[in-house]
Amino acid sequence: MTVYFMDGQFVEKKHVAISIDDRGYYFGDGVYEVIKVYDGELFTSKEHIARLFESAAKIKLVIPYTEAQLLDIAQQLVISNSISVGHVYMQVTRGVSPRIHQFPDPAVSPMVTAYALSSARPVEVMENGVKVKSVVDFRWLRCDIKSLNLLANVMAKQEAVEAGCKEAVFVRDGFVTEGASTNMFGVKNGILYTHPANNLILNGITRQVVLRLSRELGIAVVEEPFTLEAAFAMDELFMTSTTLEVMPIIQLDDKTIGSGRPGEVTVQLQKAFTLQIPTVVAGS
Ligand code: PSZ
Repeated sequence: MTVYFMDGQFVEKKHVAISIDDRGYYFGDGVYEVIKVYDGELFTSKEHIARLFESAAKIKLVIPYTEAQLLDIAQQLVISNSISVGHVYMQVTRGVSPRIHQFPDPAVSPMVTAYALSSARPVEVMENGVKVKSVVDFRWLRCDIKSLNLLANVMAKQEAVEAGCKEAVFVRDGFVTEGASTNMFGVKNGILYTHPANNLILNGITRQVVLRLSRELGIAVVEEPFTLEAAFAMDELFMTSTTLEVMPIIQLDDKTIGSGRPGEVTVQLQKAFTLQIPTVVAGS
């Protein structure tokens, strides 16, 4: 039996029913998070839940729970669904109200839904690396908000997948911002480059873990945008996300990156990242 969380209650998946008037459905008017589960433990959950509250505040949405309560809901979902390795998805919309653009007045209570699913670590892919495709970043200017509005990301990812690629690399004004659902990193002459955490990217939790690990390992980090041309010439490229962890990139468009194999610094960071997760699942 699959247990979901919806509007204050744990319910069997088949009994979950969301109103057509949910503002998430009409406008994507809400925010969300994905938290990885390793060996039944939530990974960097405080950071993810803190970011959910930050995203909500940026769209003037007040979550009707405390951070501790949301963490507890996530933990209960992991337990009741017997998740060992997987992820928890949580979303909050502005609630249910007849379709008008402006916020409902009087306000309605936000709709909180969540579930936990089993999902394997992409171990084999992480060893070999993936191809990615550059696409124009035509998103809005608040990419720092983890909003449910993902149409541009969906279009970009589809374009990449149709080209046989794992991910789309967004390029704005000639500069690489991030992936459709990942943060992008390059390594040149031993220096790690990534876009600064501003309004043009989501400040990934995995990105932040990787930056901390880099500093601990003595790898020089430059948080500055790099161009698509510079990306082609990097010794190494990789991307990060909650589910992809540290994912090597071996080809960008029609150009091989470095040797065409996962790079040295990438592998070093992959290993350091793996040491952060419970050892029982680190090998799987
Ligand atoms: O399951 C998946 O494929 C996931 S789970 C989380 C993501 C993908 N992506 C989050 C994300 C994103 O949506 C954008 C636009 N940029 C960067 C990221 C990476 O953020 P973290 O590391 O917090 O998952």
